[in-house]
Amino acid sequence: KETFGGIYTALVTPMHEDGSIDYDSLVRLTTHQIDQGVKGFYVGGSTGEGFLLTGEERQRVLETVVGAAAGRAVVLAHIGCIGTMDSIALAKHAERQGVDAISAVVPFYYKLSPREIQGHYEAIMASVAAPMIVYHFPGATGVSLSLDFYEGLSRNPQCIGVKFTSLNLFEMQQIRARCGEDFLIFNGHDEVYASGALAGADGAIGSTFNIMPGLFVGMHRLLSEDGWKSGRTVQAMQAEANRVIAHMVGYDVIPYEKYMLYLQGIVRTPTARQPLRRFTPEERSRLEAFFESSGA
Ligand code: HMN
Repeated sequence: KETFGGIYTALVTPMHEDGSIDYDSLVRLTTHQIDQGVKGFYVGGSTGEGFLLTGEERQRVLETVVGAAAGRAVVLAHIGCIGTMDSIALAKHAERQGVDAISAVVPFYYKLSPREIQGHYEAIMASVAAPMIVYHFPGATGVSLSLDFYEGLSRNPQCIGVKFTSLNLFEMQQIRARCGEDFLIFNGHDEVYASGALAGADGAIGSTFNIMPGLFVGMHRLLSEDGWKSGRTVQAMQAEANRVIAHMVGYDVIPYEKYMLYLQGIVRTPTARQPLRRFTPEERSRLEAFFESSGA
């Protein structure tokens, strides 16, 4: 828990105008986040456009982040693919980079039984020594893992936790109750970060930390330093973050965050890879106005 608790930015993958990866901006983003006090990074996940990158690009992105972090941050590598063999290849590469843990989304697309899904995770874990963090995101995958599934998987000591991207905080609390105090839970929906902490999360992995790391690092510090004595302050900080998130959900998450990072001068272009879209000139000026008025 000491090693892993905290705020992890699910890094975006900066791109040039033509959609190729801008590794210099990725280095700049990584070091900027470390300066803001984040505990570490979640690399190659949804926010990182992991499923829109080639396997080779996923590996280079990870190498770049590991290099830029230079031991100053915990690195969690998302290696999940819909196929076990591909996931294993990325897991082995990630382990060679010395990552602190690997993480894999539930295989989606094919309808699989819980036994097949369990087999997928067990095979990945058997192929490396790195700890595994299961990525639960039913809203995107359409696969809802049961509490029994988690309880079963948590018996394997290599499976150290879950990245829980769901607004169902009762379920989160039940994972805590069933899998025990040592099982790590990372809150995945930034808009309920504080509520997730109350439900038992040890930290959070989030996309909006790209654009407002300080607020979340601050909330985590307050909660770990004095328990809930700063509850009111944390509530106000969450409300401040949610003002931005509420604005963001009117657009598309990844292009929005890239646009804000562009306005902050951290990435060179706001480009996301197709089929993700570009904003129209009119949308751009609305985003700029919001940025000017709030420094988002
Ligand atoms: C990742 O895999 O990149 C993420 O950590 C995803 C993360 O859980 C985000 N989920 C989605 O983008 C769907 C959240 O940070 C989310 O963007 C935020 O809570 C706003 O809904």
